[in-house]
Amino acid sequence: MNLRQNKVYSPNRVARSLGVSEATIKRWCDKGILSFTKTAGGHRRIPVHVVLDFVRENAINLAQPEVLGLPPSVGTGSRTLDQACQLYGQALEQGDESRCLQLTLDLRLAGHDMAAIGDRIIAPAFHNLGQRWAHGEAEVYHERRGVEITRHVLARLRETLPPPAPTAPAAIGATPVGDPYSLPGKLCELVLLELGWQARFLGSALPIDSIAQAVEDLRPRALWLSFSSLAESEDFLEEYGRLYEICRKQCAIVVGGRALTRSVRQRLQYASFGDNLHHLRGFAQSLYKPN
Ligand code: B12
Repeated sequence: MNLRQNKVYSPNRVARSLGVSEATIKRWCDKGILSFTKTAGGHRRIPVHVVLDFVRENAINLAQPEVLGLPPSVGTGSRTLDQACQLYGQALEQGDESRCLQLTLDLRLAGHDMAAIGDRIIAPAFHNLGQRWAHGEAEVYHERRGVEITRHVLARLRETLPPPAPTAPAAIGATPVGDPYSLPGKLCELVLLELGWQARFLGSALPIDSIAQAVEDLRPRALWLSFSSLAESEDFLEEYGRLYEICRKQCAIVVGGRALTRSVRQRLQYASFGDNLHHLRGFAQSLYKPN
């Protein structure tokens, strides 16, 4: 599965973003301090994740983040999870996508992993939004817009992760028919990509038979299923049973999500269950550790 291309920048752009000279960047490239690729014409190109890792490891600030297409204030904001959670919720309700991106990038630069961003920022911000909607304090459009904004933010965060090695194991994920929720599944994808997996969220509301077909076609080592909304019918349990039989021979099923109550879980078979993304992270690390 060739999943994505990481954004790459010329030494000149990286130099401007860091506030140093182009010659310095070229020297850091040649000394192996910054890894890079070369164009067909022999020019150095530096992936954005390499620049961000450099900033994080050296605890420096980006002089001009906008040169790398990042919000101008990246690196100047809150780097603690609790503060950022509140601020993310506010930005979400104000429809301020750039601020949402800045807050999550700041946390990445402070060394927080994707699971922490999902569990401690995005999930609580949406729980709060859901509560406010239920009490008539937020409009439906706030919620819809919040999902759109967060989808964009997650897509941008994805660009900051190094591409998986071609030999890395594949993982696929989905939500079953009747479950239109997309953020939990996308977050699982990012958690696994960050751990070096070739992870791909197939999408929401997929028929179980089609998920089974994807397992046969794509031969993943792991399948994650996110359940936010579930009608616990005999048909579903039967189809799931068939999926489990296919997976049992070749890949581990990991399940989670707000709809996966104890009573549903007792009737499903799986390799692992997680309440949150940290649990997924732990399970994935037990299956595969990149060198
Ligand atoms: C956005 C949203 C929607 C959107 C989703 C759009 C989209 N493309 O995703 C849409 C518009 C579809 C929607 C529809 C509805 N919604 Co809604 N929705 C929400 C909202 C605000 C956010 C959901 C979300 O994405 N959260 C962010 C994720 C990241 O958090 P999370 O789900 O908790 O996931 C965490 C864990 O569960 C776990 N996890 C999740 N998946 C997995 C997988 C694995 C493998 C592992 C290990 C862990 C794991 O890790 C995550 C991070 O910590 C919630 C409020 C809330 N409390 O979350 C209401 C909420 C879930 N919805 C609610 C309702 C009532 C509805 C509707 C019935 C509204 C209506 N009248 O039409 C419909 C039902 C649709 C359906 N078929 O089920 C209620 C449910 C109440 C209940 N008792 O069940 C809530 C709680 C709002 C509320 N406070 O009342 N909704």
